[in-house]
Amino acid sequence: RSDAAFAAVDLGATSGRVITGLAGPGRLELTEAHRFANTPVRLPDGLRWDVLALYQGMLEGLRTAARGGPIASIGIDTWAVDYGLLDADGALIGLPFHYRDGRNGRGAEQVLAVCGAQELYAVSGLQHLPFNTVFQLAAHRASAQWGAARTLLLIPDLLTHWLTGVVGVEITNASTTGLFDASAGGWSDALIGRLGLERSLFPPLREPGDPAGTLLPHVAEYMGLPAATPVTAVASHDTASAVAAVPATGPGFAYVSCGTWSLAGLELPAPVLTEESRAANFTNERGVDGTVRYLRNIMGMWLLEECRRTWGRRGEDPGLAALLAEAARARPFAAVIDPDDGVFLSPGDMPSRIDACLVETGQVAPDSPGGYVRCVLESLALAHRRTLREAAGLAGRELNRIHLVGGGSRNELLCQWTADATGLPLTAGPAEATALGNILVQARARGLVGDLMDMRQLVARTQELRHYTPQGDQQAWDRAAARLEQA
Ligand code: LFR
Repeated sequence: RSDAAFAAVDLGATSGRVITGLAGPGRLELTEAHRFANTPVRLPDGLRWDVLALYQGMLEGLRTAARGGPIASIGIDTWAVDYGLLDADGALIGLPFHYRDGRNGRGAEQVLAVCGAQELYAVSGLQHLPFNTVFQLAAHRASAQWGAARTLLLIPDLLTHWLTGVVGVEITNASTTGLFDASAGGWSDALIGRLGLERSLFPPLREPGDPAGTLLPHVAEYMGLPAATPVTAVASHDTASAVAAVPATGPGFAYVSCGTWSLAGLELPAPVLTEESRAANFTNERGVDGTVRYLRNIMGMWLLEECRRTWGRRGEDPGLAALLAEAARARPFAAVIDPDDGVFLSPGDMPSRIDACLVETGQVAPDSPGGYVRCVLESLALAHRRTLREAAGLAGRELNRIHLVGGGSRNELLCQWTADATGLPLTAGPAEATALGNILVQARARGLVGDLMDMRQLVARTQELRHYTPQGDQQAWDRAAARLEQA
């Protein structure tokens, strides 16, 4: 037999999962072993990830997965940019900050005073987001803990370290720190030096597919797995794993990896570091096999999730299915917001923030939850259109299809409206692109799957996909797109 079972640990902003994937030539099947909540905790000094609960959830999940049969290897992916600091004994210093914590604005100011935005972009090719690791580190430096820090590990690397004792940083995620040289493909000694950071904080880099050690004895015993079970570095930035599993079978595709965030863009062979690209705030993050994920962050399903959290607290959330049905019936283009507006970034009352934006732009606030959902989904479709068109223009590419992957691909309204707004055919799915990308990189490291193209073909052949053709009134979308620019 040439199939093997792999465990994917996939931690998202709201929940974590352990998924078993059976992979081999012609075969790719996922089973969810365990799902657990990811609940950030607000401490007096800021919003933190409960990384111990995540670790425990991961261990539980792996133990459950192991009961299903032998596991050939384990791979971990999570959201990007956030990190833990280890002291000289290898112990974690404090709990990692959440990227939605408010401390980062200060850090960005400090960094930009030393190193201009142009210089940062010319080296890192990274979009400006207030929470880029480089800005977080600047804010962190003022703390009493900082002096004890010896090693920086991004979240997947920290969890890997707890499983194996090995220290390293995986490269797709390193490319989101702002301290990575997008052209050279390694840590930027120049930026690290300019910003006065210790070079020794930054461990050696690993490529997706590289070994990341084997389970420590106490971990293996807890899970009921052999101590020789390997952990494999996957594309540990969840978005990089998702893009690796985009079921594209030819050139000219754009992708939207849609979950809490919508990451919309193109896969390129080399970074685009022009001034136009910087001004448009496109990022050059690293993908599998040295590819570049040329994309921009769009606020994504967060807008809907936070609306629902607000309604839920008031006992007014009718459930997703009812909300979507109501949205489908609501008046088209009644209200347009700009999802990229920074006011939506932090946790809190989302409907009120939407109201404030609508009032500011002379629009009328929706009068029902369904109206808000329609506003959010149409605005996201418009933001997808804007971002993909700009990306294609800046990279000099023609687009012939959109692949929308991730949890958002289950949202039929969002898929249809993204096709309508862009005028492009859209393939939706797989919803589990991130876990699939995680599993595929592990299977490839074992020689069970071929190159990136093979990986994608396997996804296209084995996973359920839905196809959308653009419909509706193109001019109405053009007019709405003009309103987005004013929003
Ligand atoms: C998506 C994601 C994005 C990153 C954001 C914050 O889950 O990884 O790619 O910009 O989370 O880390």
